[in-house]
Amino acid sequence: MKNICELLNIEYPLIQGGMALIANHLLASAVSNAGGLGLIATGADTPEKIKEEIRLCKKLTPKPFGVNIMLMSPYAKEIAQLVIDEGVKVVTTGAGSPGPFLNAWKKAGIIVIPVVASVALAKRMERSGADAIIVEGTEAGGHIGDLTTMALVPQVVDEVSIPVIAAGGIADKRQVLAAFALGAKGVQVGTAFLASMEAPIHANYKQLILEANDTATIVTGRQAKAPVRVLKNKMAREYLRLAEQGVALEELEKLTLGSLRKAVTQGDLESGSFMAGQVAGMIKEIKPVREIIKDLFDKINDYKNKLEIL
Ligand code: TUI
Repeated sequence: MKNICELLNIEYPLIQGGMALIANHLLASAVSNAGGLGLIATGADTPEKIKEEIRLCKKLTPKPFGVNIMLMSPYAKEIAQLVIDEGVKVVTTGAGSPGPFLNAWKKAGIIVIPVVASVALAKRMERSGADAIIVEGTEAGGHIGDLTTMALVPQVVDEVSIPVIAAGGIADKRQVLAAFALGAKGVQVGTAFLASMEAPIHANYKQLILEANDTATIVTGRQAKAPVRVLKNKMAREYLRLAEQGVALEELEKLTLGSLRKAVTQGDLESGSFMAGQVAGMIKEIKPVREIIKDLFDKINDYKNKLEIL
């Protein structure tokens, strides 16, 4: 089996999370220039905007980068074609099954790495020709499945022969080691990059990550069948209170509509959706992307023999 670095032509087996409205050309190029795989996230952005992001990213890095296509986007189909036309090397997908697009991407020579939250979808993606699979646990920020990284990663590893990349709950070296112990061949990191100098988000968002503790996140959106992990704030508490009372979905959606943008661009502490993973509680300083990646992998091979178990 090809390792992830060879497959993607990168130096560290690390993919940056495809964070909607956050992972733009600035963050993606910083991660790629530092030796990981940077991603531009489509979120629900228009194809025109994504085309511009891809072109800007090409100007900022000679290294490979990818595009994360959020499949609930109304533009998913158009963007699926755009990545082919723009010669994007790697595509990851989230929040759905990329089934209908996989053949066209493979024909265009694109490396396809779907994000899954279950064994069933992982197996289906392998059968459809995926090159690798990102297995995301419920510790992750944003839209999530039910299973933890600890429980899900080894179950997928046992059922597929393509490389597995672990996501959700990975922000330091111990968690990288744990992911590899579970059989993963790479990691995807999102939340840790929110606290990077290069992350193009409002200073309030970064500050909330630094202030977060272990119990700082909760899950909204369960009633709408789109669970989303966010930092607790007025909006999130209000959402859960109304959901508990059985308020109609349309009312609940009024709270979440546009709330990620409010968090990212305005730093709106009351009404914003500050998506973040459970590892937010571990992140204590803003660092350059290059340093975050170095800290995750520096001397990691030395640790392999330091686990005194018996
Ligand atoms: O996609 C993500 N994380 C995201 S997407 C996003 S934008 C958004 N905002 C509000 C509501 C919904 C989306 C914010 N964060 N992570 C990858 C991921 N994919 N996690 C879980 C899944 C997933 C879940 C169910 C993938 C496939 C799936 O089932 C599809 C099927 O057809 O079986």
